Amino acid sequence: MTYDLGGDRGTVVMPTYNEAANLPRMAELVLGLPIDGLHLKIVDDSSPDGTGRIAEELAEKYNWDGRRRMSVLHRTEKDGLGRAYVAGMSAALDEGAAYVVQMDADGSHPVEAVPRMLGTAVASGVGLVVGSRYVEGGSLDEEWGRHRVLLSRFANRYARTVLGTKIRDITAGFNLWSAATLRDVDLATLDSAGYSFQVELKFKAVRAGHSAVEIPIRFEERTEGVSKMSLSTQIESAVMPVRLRLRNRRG
Ligand SMILES: Nc1nc2c(ncn2[C@@H]2O[C@H](COP(=O)(O)OP(=O)(O)OP(=O)(O)O)[C@@H](O)[C@H]2O)c(=O)[nH]1
Ligand SMILES: [Mg+2]
Repeated sequence: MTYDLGGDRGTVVMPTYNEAANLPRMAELVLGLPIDGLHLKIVDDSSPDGTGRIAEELAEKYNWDGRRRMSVLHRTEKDGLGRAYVAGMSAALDEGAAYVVQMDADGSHPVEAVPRMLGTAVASGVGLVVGSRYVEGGSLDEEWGRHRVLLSRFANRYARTVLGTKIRDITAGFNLWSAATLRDVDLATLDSAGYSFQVELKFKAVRAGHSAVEIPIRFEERTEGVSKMSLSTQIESAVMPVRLRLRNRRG
């Protein structure tokens, strides 16, 4: 069965930095989904491994009959996951997307969950569907070492406690947003450069009155390539929940 977005368009925004080994497979999986009107937008920060060029070649391949299924946003330097998302999501909204999905390029997020996320958003009317590792039925790749599992769980619990939110996977990077929710948050006002973007955007959406639904997903270890998590992004992630909380108190 093919899911038909009707006149509405859905855009998967995928930031890439040195993901040449993963991108062709990811594009095939996303554009092979049984969803009419689904678009894939790559946001590449001039990856030295040629990911941007590969993305252009893939776009040419998938846009063969005059239909624009895939596009590439090139940025001049590595500027952080959060800023890449702000650029990609803003472009998707300008192009008329009704739904925007965030997804990593490294194979960690299960592409086959996208129709389920979309169905949940359409059926429930919520503005945010979180692909969650921490609700019943969700799981983490067993290849993740104990240290990393504990760190991820701690980061989540820490951000949830500081912000007082009910979302169980507040640091999740696999989410579906309605255009209305993203417009209400006003992407241009987000402060996060890196991974804390995930927490900041969810927090601001809920604070703006939108509700979230979490659906269980299995998070896989990246297929190829290396992690881009740096010390500065980890520090930003540790500080952001406290900053958001303090600002929210004052405002
Ligand atoms: N455009 C852009 N993409 C980025 C940047 N940093 C990370 N990414 C991409 O964002 C996604 C998530 O980054 P990862 O390095 O996989 O981060 P992670 O999933 O927390 O870490 P691993 O589990 O070790 O892979 C991947 O698709 C990266 O290529 C950036 O500065 N700019
Ligand atoms: Mg990853």
